[in-house]
Amino acid sequence: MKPQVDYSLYLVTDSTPAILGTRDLIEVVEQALLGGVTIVQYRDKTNDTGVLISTAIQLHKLCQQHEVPLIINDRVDVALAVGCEGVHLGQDDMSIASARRLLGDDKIIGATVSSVEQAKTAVESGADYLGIGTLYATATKKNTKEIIGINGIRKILYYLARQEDKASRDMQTVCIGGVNASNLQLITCQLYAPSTKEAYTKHVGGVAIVSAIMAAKDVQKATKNLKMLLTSSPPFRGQAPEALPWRQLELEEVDYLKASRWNATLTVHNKSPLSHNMTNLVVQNFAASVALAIGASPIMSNNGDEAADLAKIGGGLVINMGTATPDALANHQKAIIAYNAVGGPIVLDPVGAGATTARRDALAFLMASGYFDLIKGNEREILAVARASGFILEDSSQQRGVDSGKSLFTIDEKAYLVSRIARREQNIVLMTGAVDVISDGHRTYSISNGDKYLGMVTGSGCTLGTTLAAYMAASPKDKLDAALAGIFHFEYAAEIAARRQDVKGPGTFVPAFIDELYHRRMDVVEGRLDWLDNAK
Ligand code: 3NM
Ligand code: MG
Repeated sequence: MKPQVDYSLYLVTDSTPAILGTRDLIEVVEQALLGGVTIVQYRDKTNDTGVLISTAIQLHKLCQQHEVPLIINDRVDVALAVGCEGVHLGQDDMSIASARRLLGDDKIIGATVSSVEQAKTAVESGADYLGIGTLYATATKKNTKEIIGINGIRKILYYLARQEDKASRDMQTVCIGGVNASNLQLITCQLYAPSTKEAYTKHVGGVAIVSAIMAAKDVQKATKNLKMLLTSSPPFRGQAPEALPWRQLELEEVDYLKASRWNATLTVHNKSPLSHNMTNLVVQNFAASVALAIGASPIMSNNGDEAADLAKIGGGLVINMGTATPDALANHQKAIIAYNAVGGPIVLDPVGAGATTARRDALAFLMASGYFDLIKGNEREILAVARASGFILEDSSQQRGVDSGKSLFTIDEKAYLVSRIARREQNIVLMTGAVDVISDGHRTYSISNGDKYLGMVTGSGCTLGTTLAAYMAASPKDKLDAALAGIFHFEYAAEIAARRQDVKGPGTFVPAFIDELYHRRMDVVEGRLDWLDNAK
């Protein structure tokens, strides 16, 4: 009988001086076992067969004491000699079929794969698990064939999740390459392949690690820390609904008259959360005024080095990609990491994403840097987000032209796109336009409020981001609900401002809009809610 294997924290050993140093391999592996690794692969590319076998015998004894399987890299002969639980085969090693013939059905055979094709072949050949990589470039293995990143691994998970055969859908997976304590939680959150059939939804099954364990000063402590990170919910996920059942997409038009929505407005007023904006010069003043008008505390700081201190205050962050210079991106990355570490909400405003190669790269860089609670953009920007997310557009919308101004999508297509990205990123995605569509992947809403003047003034989109960050920071329990309330406050104020006698155009609209943001808030604070009944 093949043993039931827990692949979640998969140790791959390394005997080279660069990683093992002068320490004893057996002792290091023992510390890792005490720390909680769930499976061990003995990987040794240099020693002679005799040494391999004697080391493997000792490792096997140790692993057995901890009831953890021992896998041998590449060397089927060594696995046979030792009688351990299995082998791990790279693309250039013995074929899975040959190894199976030699080892029999009870042994575990793992395969390294970097593409859907290789995954398909490995599944068909009867592999028990797939080591998918290389995720990130790593000093541990320089001759890796291909860095496939999060999206490369997602593609393989998607492929497996969508197959009809049980072998593919149930295939065990681990990712490998550059996994460490600082990126582990983001990686496991990102390596998620939702499916329309709930049962087929696939998460990566584990992380395979060399240096973050083997090269650690205190191996047991480092392993325990990795284990803790694996088994605890990352701060940035907050209390987000983890595994709501898949629902057929239902686009719901939301009723902004619901008085309960305005509770969130009161909460912003009472808590006065920080709205930390990393944005460009053009919109800083406007964004700060909007933040003050809704009752938040604005700070316009583009300095990544102070983000850690600001994040601790408990507010929200807006990353505006308006100036996607390398310098700005480095600061953004620091801030993203700081807010993710404490679970403070982050809004990404991918300004102009997709317009240039530099911006496409910037978006990919930011999305790999951390978790965004909400990504907002117009159609084109959200389309770029879809691509950066590795989303494969299966319908004709992909081929549509880019005649500016015209809507690329029907409302149902918008809802589909937004909800699928949100589900994939496990966050909230908002596509703005005459009709806004927002989704957390489970609930999808359309909102038809606002006014055309919003589209005629610089930075109104950015100030919506400012608003959303403050609303989500103030009401973090249900961020989609908080975001909806923020959108209503913002767009309803715009409607009222646009209708005012003294507003003659976009110029006079701006001060009136700031006024009305403030008045709507004070109406709620002072209990003057009768206008709710009179609203259109
Ligand atoms: N295999 P670290 S990457 C052994 O891509 C190995 O197949 C890889 O080391 C692959 O955890 C790798 O130190 C090394 O980054 C991973
Ligand atoms: Mg190999």
